[in-house]
Amino acid sequence: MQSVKVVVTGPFNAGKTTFIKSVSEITVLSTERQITDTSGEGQGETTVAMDFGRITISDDVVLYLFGTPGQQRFSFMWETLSEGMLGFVVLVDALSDDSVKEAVAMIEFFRGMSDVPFVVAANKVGPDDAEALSSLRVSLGLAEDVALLPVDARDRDSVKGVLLGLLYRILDSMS
Ligand SMILES: Nc1nc2c(ncn2[C@@H]2O[C@H](COP(=O)(O)OP(=O)(O)O)[C@@H](O)[C@H]2O)c(=O)[nH]1
Ligand SMILES: [Mg+2]
Repeated sequence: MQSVKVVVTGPFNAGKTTFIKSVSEITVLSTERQITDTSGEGQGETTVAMDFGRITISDDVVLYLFGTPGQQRFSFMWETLSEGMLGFVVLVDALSDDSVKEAVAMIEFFRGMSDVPFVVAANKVGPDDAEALSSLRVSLGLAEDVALLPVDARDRDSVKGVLLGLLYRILDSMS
């Protein structure tokens, strides 16, 4: 049995919790904590959210999904959560310019941390909207060889498709 650690990251509100809940065969362990915010933003308290889920792909492969908090100022947690990951998904809300902008920085951060395969999943975009996808690719500054996959985070099969896309890349990189 091969356990594959996959990190699901992306800006706040991109759909990470929804994504993990849609496919997880265990009750998603969502950790929402009010913590003291020392960044000077907000009211002194902020919510940090992390999610944990699991999906069995076959008799041999189980994916463990680790959702990160979205906010940049929790990047120290991104590092911890990313330890031992074999790949990652960057989820982006394709309808939000802010989400796209933040995703650019997050892709850079995660790529810098680890050289593992990754895919970018465009949430809240029609699966056949090729035009939206190609303009999103430009906005994200993604090279042609980076997978940009449309996803509906609410739909189990759609999410599973993204995870399989990542898994194939992981297996490819190992062979
Ligand atoms: N239209 C649409 N809305 C979505 C989708 N996935 C998530 N949402 C909504 O986007 C919001 C943020 O989702 P959530 O999973 O909490 O995002 P997170 O902050 O990244 O964990 C919620 O209101 C969801 O209902 C999707 O695939 N399509
Ligand atoms: Mg969440």
